[in-house]
Amino acid sequence: MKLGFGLYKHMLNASHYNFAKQCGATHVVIHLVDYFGHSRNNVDQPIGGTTGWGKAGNPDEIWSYEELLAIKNEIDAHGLKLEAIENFDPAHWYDVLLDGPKKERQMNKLKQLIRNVGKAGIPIFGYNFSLAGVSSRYQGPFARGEAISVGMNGVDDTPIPNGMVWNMIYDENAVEGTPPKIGHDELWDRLQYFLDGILPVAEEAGVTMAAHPDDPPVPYLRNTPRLVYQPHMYQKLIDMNASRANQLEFCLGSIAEMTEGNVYDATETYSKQGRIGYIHFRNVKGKVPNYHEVFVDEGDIDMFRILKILKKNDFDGVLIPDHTPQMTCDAPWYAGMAYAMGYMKAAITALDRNK
Ligand SMILES: [Mn+2]
Repeated sequence: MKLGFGLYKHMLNASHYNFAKQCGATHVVIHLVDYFGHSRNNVDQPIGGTTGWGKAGNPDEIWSYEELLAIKNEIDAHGLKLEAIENFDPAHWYDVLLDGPKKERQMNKLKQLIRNVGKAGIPIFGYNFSLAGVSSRYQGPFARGEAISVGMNGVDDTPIPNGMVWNMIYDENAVEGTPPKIGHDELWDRLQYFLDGILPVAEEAGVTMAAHPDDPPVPYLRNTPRLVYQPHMYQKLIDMNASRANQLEFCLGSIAEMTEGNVYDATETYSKQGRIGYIHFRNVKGKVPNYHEVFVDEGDIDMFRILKILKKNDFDGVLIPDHTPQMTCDAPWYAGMAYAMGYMKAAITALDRNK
């Protein structure tokens, strides 16, 4: 197992690569979507209120081979490996998510993007097939020592407005109103179209597509159906397309928040099938619709038990902290991350020595 670190777009620079390395990371997972355009001072994870995070990117410009290679080379130069890119820009696939008129054109661009990712030598692309994205979450002193973290307290039913998907505005001039309410079968049909289009291309390009579950995992939210909100729904996603490129961005926190099954069985089931692309290694207390994100060592999940299952099933991929509570100091996000990284590094080392 390898220790990785997640970096947001505004952190793709030398000092953050050094920080990741100082935390013991050998690999990084990067975000290329700027979720923080209107709140740059807050470097915590994007929360997901009703107003969204700002404007999506340029629909006509996908990330080019040249820019992806330049980022990869810079990360290489710092002695780290670029394991994955996390998330599409909503501007690049809003009509794939919404089954809109530009769906086919956007699908072709996504295919080109995945070819670029493969050509640049980046092994994994993480995505979250979701209309509302993260939502219904709020911040408070929920973790040990009143550390600020994220929680959920009930479901937000405010419909997403036209022109917004996945918390970002793709069309500022959209007519007022909301997209029509659809059922779960319709959402799965849209996923089938996406998987059947992207997976053959990904396979040929040497890229693994890794699906994040719903955060938070509830059946409906903001008038939109959710896709993977119980552990067994991951199996449905895998069974939709047998390609080996069809894998999971396995988020322990989101899975533990689900009301059915349990996170240990899910880890066993999907690591045994060799379907885990990489792991979001974080802890929570509670389940939807009432839970809190907490420090890695204080939540409901026995993280050592998870690591033992992963090791037994020969999982050899990357783990990143995903989110952590912020610690009370001059650098709350960084301290929280460094704490999680130290814990993870020690846990993996202890497991490897205990053969
Ligand atoms: Mn996650």
